[in-house]
Amino acid sequence: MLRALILGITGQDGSYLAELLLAHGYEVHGVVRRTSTLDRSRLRHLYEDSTIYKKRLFLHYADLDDPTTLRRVLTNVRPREIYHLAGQSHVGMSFEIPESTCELTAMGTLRLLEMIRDLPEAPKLFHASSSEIFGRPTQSPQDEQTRHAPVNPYGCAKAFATQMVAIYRESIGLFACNGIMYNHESPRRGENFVTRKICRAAVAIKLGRETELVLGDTSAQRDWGDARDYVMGMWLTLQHHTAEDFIFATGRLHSVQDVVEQAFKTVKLNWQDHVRTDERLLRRTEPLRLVGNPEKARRLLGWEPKTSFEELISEMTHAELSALSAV
Ligand code: G4F
Repeated sequence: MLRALILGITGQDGSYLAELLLAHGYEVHGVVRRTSTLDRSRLRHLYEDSTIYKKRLFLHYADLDDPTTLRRVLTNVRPREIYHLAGQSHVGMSFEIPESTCELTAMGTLRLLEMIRDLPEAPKLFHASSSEIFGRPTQSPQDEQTRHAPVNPYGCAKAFATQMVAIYRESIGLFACNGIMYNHESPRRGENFVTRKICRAAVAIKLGRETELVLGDTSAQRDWGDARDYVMGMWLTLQHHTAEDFIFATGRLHSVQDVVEQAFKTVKLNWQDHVRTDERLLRRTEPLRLVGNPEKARRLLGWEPKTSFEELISEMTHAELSALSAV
């Protein structure tokens, strides 16, 4: 039986990855944090399916900052593959809570590597790294060799974790890989990320529930892809015969303004009537020219981003329309 453990299973990527692994016949184990709000909405359809939950999908309470419990889960589950997607993932927030961001994202990854190293049969590890490790790169597009130059606490923590994964692969011999993920979105994206915030607001304004959308820097550019394509990349990374790092990106830049125009066009509204900017939402430093070259993933894994930017933002907006119209 193929058995995988997902850290961060309740998030956007974790939920899509759980679906993908279940479809490939895996027994899937997920690590969940014990919190006062039990937000597992992205997993509800799996959770409520009695043929899946506690038969092929199992959830365990543990956390990266609770090594004893996590070690116990690893020992009991004995996964063949571990997908490490956990941690505080909001870049803006990392300026407010830099210590806990580094504790979970940087030190948490190192702790996980140490635990894996001690297991009698070390599982394969996929670590979800981020384009934020490149910060303001001099090279565009970036590839797996581009120098790390983070410009925020989140990127710095990810750079540490990424380098540690490479060190444990090269010096200890673990099958440990980084997927350097550029922005990836879907209807399951958290509401505080800009694409979801924009799509949701466009729909709320269309339905007459809100009147305006307030944003930070609308000229900021990102390489935005579809989370479902990126989750496929995670799985393909661990199926490759050698442990390697890969860039997952579309290779195309769009601005926040492009997201605004596409979302408002989808609901047939004039964005100029509703969108304003507020400098309190600007970040202390913005990364620049973060656009990835996915050539290595294309060549070695046969990976392709399948969804266009326009399709993705339209789909997200239509999903909001269905969700908000129902309440
Ligand atoms: O959607 P964002 O918050 O994503 P960001 O900062 O690029 O980070 C995401 O992608 C990274 C790369 O894959 C991940 F590592 C990270 O975990 C996360 O998933 O912001 C995108 C851009 C930024 O330039 C931000 O300044 O949108 C700009 N922006 C403008 N107004 C805004 C807003 N971002 C947010 N969240 N909210 C705004 O009102």
